[in-house]
Formats: sequence, structure tokens, C-alpha cells
Amino acid sequence: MRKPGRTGVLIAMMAAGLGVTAAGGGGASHLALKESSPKKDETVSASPETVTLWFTQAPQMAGTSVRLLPTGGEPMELEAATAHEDDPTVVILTVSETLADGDYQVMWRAMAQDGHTIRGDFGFAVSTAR
Ligand SMILES: [Cu+2]
Repeated sequence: MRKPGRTGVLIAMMAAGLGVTAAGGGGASHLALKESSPKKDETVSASPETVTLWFTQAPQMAGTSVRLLPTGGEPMELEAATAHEDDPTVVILTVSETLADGDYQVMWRAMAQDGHTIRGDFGFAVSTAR
């Protein structure tokens, strides 16, 4: 039997490369934060009524939490964040207190359907002064 020529080896390597790429693409579809309101680093002109997080997939709420704290302070005592009733990829923290002007931090944790937990944080500012 003839040994595979250079072209045959090249095609085999390309096929293997494509396989790896496809597998990597599947992993990239894991739960991630897509968007938030307030947005990261946004300055809002009024105390927000909610902190809303949009995820790429519906998290398991049992392993999902959102905390809000003045930067450098203690987490505020708010009711636990809940999934939007019509869209479980949206998680809402109701801000039942009026936020004074200043810098705030949102610290979130979300559990993917596969049980993995991801976490992150971002800041925003409230400035009602004109
Ligand atoms: Cu995972």
C-alpha cells in the first residue's frame, strides 16, 4: 500500500483541527452575563428600582444570588433576586430602598443548568445632582 501523500496528511490535520474548533465552540455557549441595568460603570440620575441581569441561559435560581452594596460598605438587606416570570434568563433584584448618591457594587453568582457556578461584579453610580 502507498503511504499517504503530503496532501492526504494535510487534509487529515485540517479535519482534526476543525473537530477541536467545533468542541471549543460548544464550551463557549456556557452561562454568561450578557447585559445589565444599570450597566457596568453607568451613572444613573435616579435611584434604580431594580438591578436586572440578562444571562445567556436560564440559571438555576437555587444557586443564584445578587447582592448590592455601597462601594466599601456592607451588602444591603434586600429580598432575594428572582427570575423574571416570563423569561427565566432574566434575574431581577428589587431595590426596595432609595439609594443615596454614591458608588455601588453589584456582586452576582449564577448556577448554570450543568451545576457550574459563575460569578462576577460590576459597579455603577447614582448621581441625582444637576
Ligand atoms: Cu458548566
